[in-house]
Amino acid sequence: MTDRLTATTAPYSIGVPPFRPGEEADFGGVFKEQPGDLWRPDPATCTSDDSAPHARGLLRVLNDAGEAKGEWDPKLDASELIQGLEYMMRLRIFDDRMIKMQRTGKLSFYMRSFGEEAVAIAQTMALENQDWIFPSYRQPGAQFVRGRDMVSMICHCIGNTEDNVRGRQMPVHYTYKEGRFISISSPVGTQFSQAVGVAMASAYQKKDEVCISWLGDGTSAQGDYHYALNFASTFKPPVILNVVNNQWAISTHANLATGGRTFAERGLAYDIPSFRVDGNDFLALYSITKWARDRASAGMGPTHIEVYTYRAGAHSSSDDPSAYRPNDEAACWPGGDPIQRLKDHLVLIGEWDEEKHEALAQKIDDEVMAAYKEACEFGDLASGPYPPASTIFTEVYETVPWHIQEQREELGK
Ligand SMILES: Cc1ncc(C[n+]2csc(CCOP(=O)(O)OP(=O)(O)O)c2C)c(N)n1
Ligand SMILES: [Mg+2]
Repeated sequence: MTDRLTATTAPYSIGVPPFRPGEEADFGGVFKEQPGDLWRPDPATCTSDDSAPHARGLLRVLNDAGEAKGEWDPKLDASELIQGLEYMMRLRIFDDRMIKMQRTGKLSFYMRSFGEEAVAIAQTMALENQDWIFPSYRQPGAQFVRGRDMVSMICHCIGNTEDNVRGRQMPVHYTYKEGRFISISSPVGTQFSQAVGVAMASAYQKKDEVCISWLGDGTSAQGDYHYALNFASTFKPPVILNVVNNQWAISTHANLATGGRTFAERGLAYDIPSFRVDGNDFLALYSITKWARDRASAGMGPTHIEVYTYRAGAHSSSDDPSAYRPNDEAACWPGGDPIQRLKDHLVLIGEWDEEKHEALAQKIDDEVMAAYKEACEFGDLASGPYPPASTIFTEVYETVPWHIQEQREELGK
């Protein structure tokens, strides 16, 4: 147990969690880094060396008082900020409803984005509609930005007759072709190389289509992450590669996935401009993603981003974090809550108030409830109906291979 002593003084130096159940979670108060500490390089000329301070620091726009400060302020108008707030509230309320469904046997499994709502929502809002999204299971919010209907999302989670993947995927492993939202894979990390490959194809075809992908701190310890960065470094395609460091990979702390430096700094070794950004700061996330998109669009290639955040909920409906971390650890996170921070900012600039907030929350709650009821009309987990068994054999191969055909005939489907 001696290594625990080192862990509390040097959170990045050895592979153990800083706090365990029963201990006081103390991250040292608010972040030291302030908006304005890091300059905004020209996206068309920035080198990886220029970004070294950004990879070691923390890019923020919203300060602790809720003000937007510094040259990274994306200067969004109030309607865009309110839209962002609405998407994040919708995701949180949707997640809560789905967890209730799982707890009452209506869904087999679920994963929330609790505490990380800003990540996919702010970043997708900063993109263009022709851009391709290669998510992990923690970025379903991108679908709201791309206009996916909640009924369709719930039908997928149930695996009923209207599930667009016909029950072939686990719940939350969405696919949304119309929104250029690529199917989520259960083996974590495969999306990074795919994003780089599609970005290479876009570059060859001279299309202004940027790819964005996310994977977690734990997943970044896999080879897939490094293969993607190596190809991105070599071919310089228009891709935005995010490592979402939410401190945990199920019960394994992020300290076990790095050798000591920040996750962002790894990109510098691949000569890719790299940034570490406050992942609960909607404006900072929007701004760095817009910057990276401008850079990609200008033919300058990839950007690597560490999104520094905290997984406020359990890993999934199968996990109980009280077994491995203090119960109040999320409340102690210096980055606060992404919804609360954007709300505070909107109130501060006179564009929002408690009454509007409550009315919006109620409206969303009603929409989610109505969507849930509508989705159940197409079948629920307990009693079906489900997609027919014959769909095991369809919609995967353009030309069905002989061995699949043989199995199909054997089953008489
Ligand atoms: C290749 C592979 N290994 C292991 C798993 C099991 N698994 C699913 S999620 C997960 C943790 C991933 O943690 P992280 O990358 O930090 O992402 P987070 O869940 O925190 O968003 C693991 C080990 C898997 N799905 N695929
Ligand atoms: Mg993680």
